[in-house]
Amino acid sequence: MNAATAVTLSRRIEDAEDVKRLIIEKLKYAVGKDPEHSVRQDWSAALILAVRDQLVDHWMASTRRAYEQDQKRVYYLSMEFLIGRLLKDTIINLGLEAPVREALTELGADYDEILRSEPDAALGNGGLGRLAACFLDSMSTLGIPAHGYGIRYENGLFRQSIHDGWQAEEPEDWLVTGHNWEFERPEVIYNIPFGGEVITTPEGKAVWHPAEVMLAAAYDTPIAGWRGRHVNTLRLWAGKPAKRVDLDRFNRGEYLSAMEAAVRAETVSRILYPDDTTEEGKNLRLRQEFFFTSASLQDLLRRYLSSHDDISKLPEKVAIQLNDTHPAIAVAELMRLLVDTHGLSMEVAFQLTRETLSYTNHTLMPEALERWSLQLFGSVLPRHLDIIRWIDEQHLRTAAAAKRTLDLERVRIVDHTNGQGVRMGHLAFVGSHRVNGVSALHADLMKQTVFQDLDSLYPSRILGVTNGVTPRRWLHSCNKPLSDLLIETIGEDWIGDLEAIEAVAPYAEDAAFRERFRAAKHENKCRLVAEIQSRVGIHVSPDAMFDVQIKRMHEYKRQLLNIMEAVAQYFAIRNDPAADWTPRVKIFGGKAAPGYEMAKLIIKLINDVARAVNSDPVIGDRLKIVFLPNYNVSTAERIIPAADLSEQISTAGMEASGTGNMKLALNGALTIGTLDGANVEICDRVGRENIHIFGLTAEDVANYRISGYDSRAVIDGNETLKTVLDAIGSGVFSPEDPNRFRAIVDRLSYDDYFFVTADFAAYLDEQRKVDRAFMDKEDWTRRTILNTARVGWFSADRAIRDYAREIWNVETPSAKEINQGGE
Ligand code: 73E
Repeated sequence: MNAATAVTLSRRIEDAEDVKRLIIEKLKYAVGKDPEHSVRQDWSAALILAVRDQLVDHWMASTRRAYEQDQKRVYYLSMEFLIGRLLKDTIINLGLEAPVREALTELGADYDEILRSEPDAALGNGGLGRLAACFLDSMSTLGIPAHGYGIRYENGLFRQSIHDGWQAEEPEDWLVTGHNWEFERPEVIYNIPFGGEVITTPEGKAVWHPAEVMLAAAYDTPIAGWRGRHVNTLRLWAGKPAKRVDLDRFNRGEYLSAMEAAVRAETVSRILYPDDTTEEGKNLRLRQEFFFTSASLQDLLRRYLSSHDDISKLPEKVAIQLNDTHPAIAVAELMRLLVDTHGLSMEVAFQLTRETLSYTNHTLMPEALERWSLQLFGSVLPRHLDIIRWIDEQHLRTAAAAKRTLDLERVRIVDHTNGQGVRMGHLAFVGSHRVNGVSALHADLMKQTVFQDLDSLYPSRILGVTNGVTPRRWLHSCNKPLSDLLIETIGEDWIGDLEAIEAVAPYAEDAAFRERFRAAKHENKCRLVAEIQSRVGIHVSPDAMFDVQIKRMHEYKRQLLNIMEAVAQYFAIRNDPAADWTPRVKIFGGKAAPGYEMAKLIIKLINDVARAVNSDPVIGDRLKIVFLPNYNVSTAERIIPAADLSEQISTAGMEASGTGNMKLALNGALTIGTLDGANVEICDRVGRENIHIFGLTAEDVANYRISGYDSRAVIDGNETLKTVLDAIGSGVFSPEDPNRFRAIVDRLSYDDYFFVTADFAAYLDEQRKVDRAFMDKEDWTRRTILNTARVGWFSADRAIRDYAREIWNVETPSAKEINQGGE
C-alpha cells in the first residue's frame, strides 16, 4: 500500500466513529476552530468538508474512466442551476445518514439544525434552473460523463420578504458564509473578448480586434448521483479582470477609477438576471450570456484536444445541450473558435457545430424569446454578427431551394423588418441537429406556432422530451415518512428506477396501507403547520385540505384565478356558515420579477384577502389563506410532502411543461389543472378519474384568440364572478385604498388575455367536486396512492435517457444495472 492509498482509506466513512474523527479534523485543520468554541456555522462547514471528501475518489475515478475509455461527454450549458442545498442529498446519496446523525448527536450538535443552516444556492429563477439541477443528478446517477456549465453568481435570485402584504426584494448573498462544496481552480482561466472591430486581412481572413478582454475563472462543485458511484462536475464561471488595479491611476490618487476594469469584469457574474428593460441591462445580459458560453466552449475544446488530435471528430465525442436560448450564442462562438483558432473552413465548422449542438426550448411566450438589436449585438460581438450573417445566408439558400412557399423574412435569423435584430431562437434552431420541447403538447405547439416555418424547412429536427424530476430529492430525501413506508412495502428499487414505484398501486385497495399513507401525509402536514405558525403567525389545522400553488408569480400561471375562487368561497361560507364545508388551507408561494407590477399587485391581493379571511371569526378553520415568503427549493421540500391538492391552472397552451406538477403528484397530492404542459401526460398516466381537469383547452384558447373573446359578457352572465370582481375592485379587501386593485378588475373586464374569466365557472365547479372528494377519506387516499404509483415515468432519469438516446447518442445503463450497482 503506498502513502496515497493510505490517506484515501483513512478518509473513508464506515461508521459514526469515522464521521466524528473527520469532523473534528476538519473543524481544527480546515475551519481553524477549537471544537469547544465552534458555532453552528463551523460545524456545518466541517461536516460539508468531510462529506465532500467522500466524493473526491469517485470524482477522480469518474474522470479517469471517461479519459481511459474515451467516452462521449455531455455538456449542459445553462444560465441557471437551481441546486438548493446539497448536504442532505449528498449524505443520502452516499448512504451516510445514519452514521452522520449518530456522530453529530454524540458531538452534541443537532443534525437537522446543521442541515437547515446551509445556504440555499438560488442560482436560478424557477423550473428551468431546477430542471438543470435535476438533470445533473440524473446524469451522475446514470454514469454519463457530464459537466454543467453556468455562472457563479455572487448574488442569486433576490430574497423576497413581505411588508404589509407587498413584496420587497433584498439581495441574496449565499456566498457570504463561503460555499464549502466548491473547489476554486485558479489555473483554469480563459480570456473573454468583447467589442472592438473585425478587420479583414489582404488574404481575406477576418481578424477580431476586441476593445476589451476579461477573464473567466472556474469553480467546480462535485455532483454525486444515487449511491455516489459516479460524480460529475458543475463548473461555474466567475468574472475577473485581466488586471486588478490600474497602478498608474492608483498612484495618481484616482483610487476608484483604478478599480474600474475590475468592477466591470466582476459585474458579469454579480447578479442573476439583472433588469433587462434598460439599455444598460440588456448590454450586461448579453455579456453574461457570451461570457459563460465562450468560457465553457474554450474549456471543452481544450479537454477534447488534450486527448484527440482530429477536431473533425468532435461530434463523436462531445454533445452540447443549450438550455433555452440563453447560451444560443454558442452557435456562433463554436464556429468562431473552430475557424479563427483552429483554422477550419466556415462550411466544415458549421457542419461540426450543428452536429455537436442541440437546443431545448422552454417557452413560446413572445416576451421570453430572446432578440438582440443589431446595434447592440454588433457593438458587443462584431465577429459573431459576421458569422451569424454567414449562417443566415446558407440558411436562406436552403429556404429558397425548398419547394414550399415561405415568407423568407420570417425564417431569417437576422430580422430585417421591424426594428432589426438577431433572433436567438432561430439561431439556436438553425445551429442545432435536434430541438426539443419539454412536453408532448409543447413540442406540438412549437411546430404549429413559433417554429412552424423552420419545422417545415428542417423536418424531424423538433422532438418532445417531457421533463422529469429526481426521485432522490423530490421523494426519498424530502419526504421521509412516505419514503420509509414505500421502502418497507415495495423495497427501494424505485429510488434508482422510479417506474418501479408502480408496485405500490395494488396497495391502494388495502385499508391498512391507506391508513399508513394518510399517517405519513399527516406527519408532513403537522411539520408544515408548525412552520406556518412560526413564519407568518397563522394557525392552521392539519385536518384541513392543504391546497397548494407554489411557482413563480405570473399572470399566465393564474394565481389570480385561485385567489378569486377563495373570495367566492369566503362569501359563500359567510352566507351559510352552518353548511357542511370542507376545511381548506390555501397555501401560496412564489416570487414576482422586481419589475413586474401586475404580478406584485397579485401578491398584495392574496395577502389582503388573506388578512380579511383569516381574521374573520365566522370563517374559522373552514378557510385559511397563507402566503409563505421567499419560496425557494428548500421551502418546496417542506411544502410538497404536505400538499393534498396541487394547483396547475395555467392558461392552456402557455405552461410549456411544469415540474412542480410532477413533484406534487409523486408526493400524493391530487392535481386540479388545465390540459396544459405536462398535465396532459400526467392525466394520461394517473387516469382521468384520479385528476381534476377543467377549463379551456389549448385549441379553445387559440380559437378565441382568432375569433375574439368578450370577457364583459361572461362577467355579466355570472353572478358569482361579478360579485367577486365588484368586491375586489371596490376595495372590500383594501378599505384603506379602495382603488388598489382597480387595475386587476379592469384588465379582466377589457383585456382578459389569460382567460381568467373564461375559466372561472369551470374552475369553481371542479373545486366543489374536489371538496366532496376530499370528504371521502378512503377514496381520496386511494386516488392519491394511485397518483404516487403512476407518475414514475416523470423521473429525470427517464428524461435523461431520452436525451441520451434521441439527441446525444450516448449509451446509458439499464435501470436494473443501476440498482444492482457496481463501479
Ligand atoms: O413550464 C416551465 C418548464 O417546466 C417553463 O415555464 C420554464 O421551464 C420549465 C422547465 O422546462 C421556463 N423558464 C423560462 N422559460 N421557460 C425562462 C425564460 C427566461 C428566463 C428564465 C426562465
